[in-house]
Amino acid sequence: MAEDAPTTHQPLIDFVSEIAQLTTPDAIHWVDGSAAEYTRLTDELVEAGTLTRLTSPDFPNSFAAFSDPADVARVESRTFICSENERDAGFTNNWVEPGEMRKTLKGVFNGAMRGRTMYVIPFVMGHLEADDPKFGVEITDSAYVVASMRIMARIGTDVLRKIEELAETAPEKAFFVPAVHSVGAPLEPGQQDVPWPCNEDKYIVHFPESREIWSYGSGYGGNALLGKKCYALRIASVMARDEGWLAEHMLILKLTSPQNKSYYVSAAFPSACGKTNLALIDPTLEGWKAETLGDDITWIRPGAEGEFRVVNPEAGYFGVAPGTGWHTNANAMRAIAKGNSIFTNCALTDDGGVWWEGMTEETPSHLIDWQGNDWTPDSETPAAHPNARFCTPIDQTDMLAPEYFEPNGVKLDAILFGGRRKTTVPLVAEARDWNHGIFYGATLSSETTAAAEGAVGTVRRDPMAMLPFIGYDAGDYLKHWVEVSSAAAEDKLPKIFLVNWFRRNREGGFAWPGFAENTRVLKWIVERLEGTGEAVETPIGYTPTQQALDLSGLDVTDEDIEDSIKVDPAEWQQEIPLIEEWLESFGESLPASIAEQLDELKSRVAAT
Ligand code: GTP
Ligand code: SPV
Ligand code: MN
Repeated sequence: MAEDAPTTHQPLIDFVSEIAQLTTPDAIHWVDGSAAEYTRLTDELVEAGTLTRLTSPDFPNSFAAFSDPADVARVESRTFICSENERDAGFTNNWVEPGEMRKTLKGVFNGAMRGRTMYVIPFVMGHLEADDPKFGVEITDSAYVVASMRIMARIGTDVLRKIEELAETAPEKAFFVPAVHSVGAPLEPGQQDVPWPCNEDKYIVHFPESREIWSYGSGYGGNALLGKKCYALRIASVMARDEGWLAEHMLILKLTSPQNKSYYVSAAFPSACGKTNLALIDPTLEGWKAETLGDDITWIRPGAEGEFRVVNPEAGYFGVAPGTGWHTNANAMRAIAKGNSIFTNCALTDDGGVWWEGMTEETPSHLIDWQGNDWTPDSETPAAHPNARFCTPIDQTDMLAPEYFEPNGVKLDAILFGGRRKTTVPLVAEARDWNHGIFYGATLSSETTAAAEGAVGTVRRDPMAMLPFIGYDAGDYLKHWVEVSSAAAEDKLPKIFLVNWFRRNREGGFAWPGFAENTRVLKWIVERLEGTGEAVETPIGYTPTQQALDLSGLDVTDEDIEDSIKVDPAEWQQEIPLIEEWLESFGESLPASIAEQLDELKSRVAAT
């Protein structure tokens, strides 16, 4: 079958033959990435019942998919970093000895694609014309994955040609990450397929040294679209450590002030904590402009002039649907309204569209929920799954910054770390310096969400919002953050801030209005970059006073603002032992500078 390969690149031909021999598919299809191919695949998926074509004119050329109810989010408990030494996976990852894992994978992948077509997707994360393009080839037996990958990454023939060209001119740059995916549901002759094939048994496996990805049993999001979390974060974080850069779970936002000065800001928030919303913000303050470059993943590389440069390696959004609405995120809604989207686990409306909680202010009187049941506003379960997602091309965004297309990115001015905390963490604080900022990131905490399986709402530490995505030892990762700063000139290092949109007031409601009103926090951050914003020094960094925040036209009480911005020493007294316990879990690999930051925090809080 490999004779039909539309390439002469031997490593790729060998990879495809090896996987075909192992998984024994009925056919091999080399994905060219064309529109005609997309149409054919989505037609087939409609035929198979995996996709429902939306007939509402509000969702042109778009489809709904409904997953198996047991396959709705990333499965962190089945995600593995199989480094040669257990120590190199670190305490935040599941580790299995690579030889043993390879044996297991050989077993589960053996014949796994029987009765199905094997698709070969050449892809590049980042720009094809980047100085050092990062290639991958995903082999999958899911046409849904192919269609979604076409939205999320640059795929197909152009990528293949570039790999071949580099193989001739600069062979070290032609490397591609081999990424194998199977839903783990082989079909016997004559066996009827199900709309969403998957397997109870799941493996999301990374071999960091050989830069390989093997994913089995799930068809959902970050488990299956292997360019996203598996490559652009877990494997890329290892590449980044080895090559002197950073692969991060961050959005990229361009902000332009009324004085027409532009700044680029990246923000790391854990899954389902507001990246897509902030990336697509509509400023509420006169004269301020926001444009987006990305909503989930940022690669940060040292530039030629002592600056850090950022790019978004992705080409689409895989955004949380619930809570995305015309009144909270109109920019996302406008991008979605242009069509060409795949919605997973949203509800179907009677006029052939999709709906989810928070999309419109008015709730439709009848829906088909994500599990195929009739639904009315009286129903007890949500119509859309809390981790329902829209998958939409990023170039449909009206407010897309033209710099999104710059192969080597833009200069980074500020980094925000944020989480979902009901107490303790103030609306915004500025770090005293780079290492203090790393301490913010290292101790970042958030209440868990529906983006991963498991309980929702318990506080967990999530370093740099990367807990499920660091492809190596977490202490080494923090050390890399400390060391990478030497690649930048001191005056060009981004300033680092801590934010929390989710703090509660005395009545238990959100103290801060959030969403578009976060503009006011961004304005203060820009003023700090410009050296004009007023701040007070607190034990945890510089914070704005009420007067320093532009609250003009905002309908909030002084009490609520006070509740959101305060640094309460009593709350921090309670927080310190939790931080201490967290940092102890790093053991020997905790960088000394982080331990020093903890001591400083302790003495500053004690002195208040
Ligand atoms: P992933 O795609 O999983 O990485 O998530 P994300 O970080 O992009 O999260 P997203 O922007 O999709 O937001 C997730 C949830 O947070 C949605 O339900 C939003 O309604 C809610 N949210 C976002 N911003 C704010 C805010 O400023 N305040 C409040 N209260 N909620 C917010
Ligand atoms: C996240 O969970 O952070 C996501 C969704 O962005 S997924 O692609 O499933 O990882
Ligand atoms: Mn994410």
